[in-house]
Amino acid sequence: MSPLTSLKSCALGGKMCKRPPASHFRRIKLVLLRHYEANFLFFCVTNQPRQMVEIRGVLKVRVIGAKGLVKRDVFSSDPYAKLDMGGHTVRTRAEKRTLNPKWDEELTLVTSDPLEPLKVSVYDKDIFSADDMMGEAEVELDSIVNAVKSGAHGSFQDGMVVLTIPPTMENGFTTPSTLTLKNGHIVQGLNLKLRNQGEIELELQWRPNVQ
Ligand SMILES: [Ca+2]
Repeated sequence: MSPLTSLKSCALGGKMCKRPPASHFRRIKLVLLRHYEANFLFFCVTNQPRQMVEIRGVLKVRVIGAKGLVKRDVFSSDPYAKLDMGGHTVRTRAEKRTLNPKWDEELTLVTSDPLEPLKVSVYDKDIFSADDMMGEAEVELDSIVNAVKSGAHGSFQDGMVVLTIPPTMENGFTTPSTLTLKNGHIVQGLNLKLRNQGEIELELQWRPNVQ
């Protein structure tokens, strides 16, 4: 039985249901992304194979860089950024010996309903010991999801700012966050303060699942 078939059977409570091997869960993420691109509604089975969760969209995160990070090695750090949402984790490469890394990597996460905050963390890569935490933060996705859902940007021209969100203690932004129309899509730029020390710059794009 293919990984996809066994997970479908499990998610639907079939008699053949038993916990599939871990390799099936890695495979299912790739299958889900391919199906999303084909506008195909499917089920997201993550850490709980009996639970069925409907995919609501795909979040693309461009991890631009960070600055003012904490030193975790003797002279510097080897930082990488990790994104986590609903048990799905992706990460950038590690930049060697810098406290102001420039990653400029685009990472993709599947979003489900209810929408969970995006967890952002930065770690120092180590070879002979466990990686050290350098800072972390959370981003609520309500602003960009609601802006896309409203469809109000349909009347805007490319490059125009749809919304500006001022920094507050709650959202943790270090500068105003802007939602801008780029190539027909809303892009939210933000600089986020990391707990411990430093800040990280991200660009978010959310694409709803088209049914
Ligand atoms: Ca290190």
